[in-house]
Amino acid sequence: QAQVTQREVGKVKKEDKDGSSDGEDPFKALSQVCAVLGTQWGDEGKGKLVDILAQRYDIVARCQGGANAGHTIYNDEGVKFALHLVPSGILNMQAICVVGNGVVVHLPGFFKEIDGLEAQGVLCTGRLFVSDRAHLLFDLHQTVDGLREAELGGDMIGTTKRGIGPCYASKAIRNGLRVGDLRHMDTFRSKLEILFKDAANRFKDFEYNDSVLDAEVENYKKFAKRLEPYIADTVQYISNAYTVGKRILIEGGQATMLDVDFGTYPFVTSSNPSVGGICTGLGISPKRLGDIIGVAKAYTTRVGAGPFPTELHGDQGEALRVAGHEFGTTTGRPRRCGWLDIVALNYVCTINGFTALNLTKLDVLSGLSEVKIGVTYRNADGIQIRSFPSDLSVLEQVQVDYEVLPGWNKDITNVRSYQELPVEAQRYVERIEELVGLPIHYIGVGPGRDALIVKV
Ligand code: 2SA
Ligand code: GDP
Ligand code: MG
Repeated sequence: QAQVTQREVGKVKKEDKDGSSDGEDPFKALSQVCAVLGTQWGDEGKGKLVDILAQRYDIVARCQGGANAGHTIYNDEGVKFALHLVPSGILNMQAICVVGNGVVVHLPGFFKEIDGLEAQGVLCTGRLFVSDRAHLLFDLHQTVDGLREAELGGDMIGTTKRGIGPCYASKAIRNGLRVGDLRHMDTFRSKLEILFKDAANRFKDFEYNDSVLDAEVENYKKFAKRLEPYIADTVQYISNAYTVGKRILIEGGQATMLDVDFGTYPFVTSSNPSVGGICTGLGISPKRLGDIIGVAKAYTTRVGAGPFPTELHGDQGEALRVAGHEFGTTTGRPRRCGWLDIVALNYVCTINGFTALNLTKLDVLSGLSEVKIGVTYRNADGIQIRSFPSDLSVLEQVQVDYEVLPGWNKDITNVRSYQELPVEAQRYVERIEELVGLPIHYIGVGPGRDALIVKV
């Protein structure tokens, strides 16, 4: 059992990273390539773990999604950082950050984020690279996202309106523009015009004319110059780095329940936040993956529409939202809240093959007289459903059976070792481990870097 002080969890000494000291870094055993993935509907607190682990890794890479992701991180001084496109590893000055080919990149937002980070003293130039194969997300994709949602009316997905779906649609239909196209400004206008025409043909409210198109091309001429030092063949870069022994950390955006293949389709995002997205979104072979850490909130939240079997309506849901500050990092939207859902979690574990879990926000459950865990689903006829249903009409009607465990009253935000946790909290953690058949190696008890219990 590794016992670590606050400082040791938050920071790692150089010699620990090199492996040349007998320090007690509890993360030392993690593999050369390690991934951190969301296990629910996003906002589990992936950014915080990535930020902590980034101090033990040379490269931190994003493989999917775009500026729909939102990670809130507090550094050692308690300064808040909200990241969207830039990997959370950027706060560790020694780490190189990579935005992989599977990410969709909105350049105005990307530069705004870089400017904001640099204004907060976080230098990005020279340590942030974007794949030349990554697709460009234009303002027009955001407009189309809004128009599509408006058209759906009451059936809307509840997207972040960051243009994610329309950009991945351009990619799939094969008329998208990629970062590498910025090196060919002679053909840029004609390619962009096709996207404008597509949007105008599809939506009567989408209007553009030559001067709008020309203005966008001019913007992108400037962006092309500014982006040039950041552009890289990231497949080659990561592969070479791996070969010479560099350590690579992969930061997932969103989560498996929002995966376009495995999530609650169509109430999902348009990428693969599950393990396969690492291989397609970075060009890393599955043979090179080692530790795959699933991040699970001690309860469940979801932003946007779609089924949520363990959702708590009314006062209990509101109490969790307030206690957990459950509002979106990107859009500020209130998050729907409910109990932990083991049926969904087991399904997600099957897909991803996690090696361990990080249970976050356990502190938020303090003060409840009892805590519940959703353990089985029954259909409308009361018959137990063995696997996570793909059919939304079934999912929307499931009855959830709960296990009820005693709560704990003690504030655990200053607890730093597992033994110090109230026995009821330990019982909650251990029951989850039993139900999913995986060890919970890390337990979050507050938003800060230091507020982590390591249980290995
Ligand atoms: P989109 O914009 O096309 O990807 O939306 C499709 C669905 O995916 C959900 N989604 C998210 N859910 C939780 N967190 C996300 N990121 C932000 C954050 C959310 C925010 O980290 O806080 O600030 O609102 C995220 N991104 C996408 C979305 O709600 C739709 O259900
Ligand atoms: P991500 O998208 O998975 O990185 O998660 P977000 O950053 O969108 O949302 C998680 C929120 O919970 C952030 O505001 C974090 O600062 C906060 N957080 C992370 N871990 C913990 C924890 O263990 N306890 C508490 N109270 N807050 C946490
Ligand atoms: Mg988030």
